[in-house]
Amino acid sequence: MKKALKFSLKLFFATLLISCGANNPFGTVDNFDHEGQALIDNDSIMSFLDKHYFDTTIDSIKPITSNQTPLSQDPNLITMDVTESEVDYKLYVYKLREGNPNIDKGFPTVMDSVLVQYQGFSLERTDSLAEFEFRGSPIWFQLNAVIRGWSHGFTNFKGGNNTSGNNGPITFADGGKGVLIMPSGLAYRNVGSGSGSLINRSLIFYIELFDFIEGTDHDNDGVPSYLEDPDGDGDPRNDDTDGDGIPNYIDFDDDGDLVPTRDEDANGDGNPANDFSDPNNPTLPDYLNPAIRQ
Ligand SMILES: [Ca+2]
Ligand SMILES: [Ca+2]
Ligand SMILES: [Ca+2]
Ligand SMILES: [Ca+2]
Repeated sequence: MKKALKFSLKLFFATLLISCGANNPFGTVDNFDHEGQALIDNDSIMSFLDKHYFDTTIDSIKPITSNQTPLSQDPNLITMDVTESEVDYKLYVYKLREGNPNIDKGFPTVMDSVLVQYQGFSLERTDSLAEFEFRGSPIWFQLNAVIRGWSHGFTNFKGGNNTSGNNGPITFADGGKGVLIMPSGLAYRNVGSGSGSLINRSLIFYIELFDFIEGTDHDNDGVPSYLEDPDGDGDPRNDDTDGDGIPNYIDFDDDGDLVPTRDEDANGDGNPANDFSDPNNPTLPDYLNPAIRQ
């Protein structure tokens, strides 16, 4: 029974994280005051960072009781500036361990798939958070299709060393480990999770990154998803060169000239991004240029 409950919880939380993928830049506009909420959230997060510290003996955030160093002054805490739907947010990332320094892959991009373990809490209810508490088996997520605090937060960590035996469970050592502290605007916003909870809630996730897929190419056209970002704003979800409603990173024919991107590779090196055949437009790659069909 307990196992069944755990399993359903796991599915529930997985759905939570994925469901927010619908929260994309092409989504409908609402009248909610996102800027105002961002200010409210950042105030409460900063207050939280002043009143809590990271207890390294139990790898957990705890209220300050004596002279511990507050998170706000802890050098392991970094602040990321993240803009989503034209609102500026601050995402706080506590780096307990960056990851295995010998891993060649480096850091995942906001478009990669990651193998993670996590535990989520609501900032306002750190003392009685059982309802959101979950620590399950490592699970794969696509960073482009989860809450944005995850998408950006995981880019600060590296994976671990695969220590799996031949027939044993999949295990990793020394993967990235830390905490993501995010305003509601980078979590479930004013929409909430599937069950309607977590509306306007700032969230804390204890995370561990085991592995990720490097240079994820969702449409398999030879251009990694994170590079399918012609407007250069760091978000490939809002780029649709041919205006057909399908963003480039999942569009087989990005410029809509009926030649698949994969085939617009004049020099045949497998990379359509380095072919520039149009003398009138020498900086625009062929696969984004409907005037060139090759
Ligand atoms: Ca691609
Ligand atoms: Ca973009
Ligand atoms: Ca398109
Ligand atoms: Ca094309």
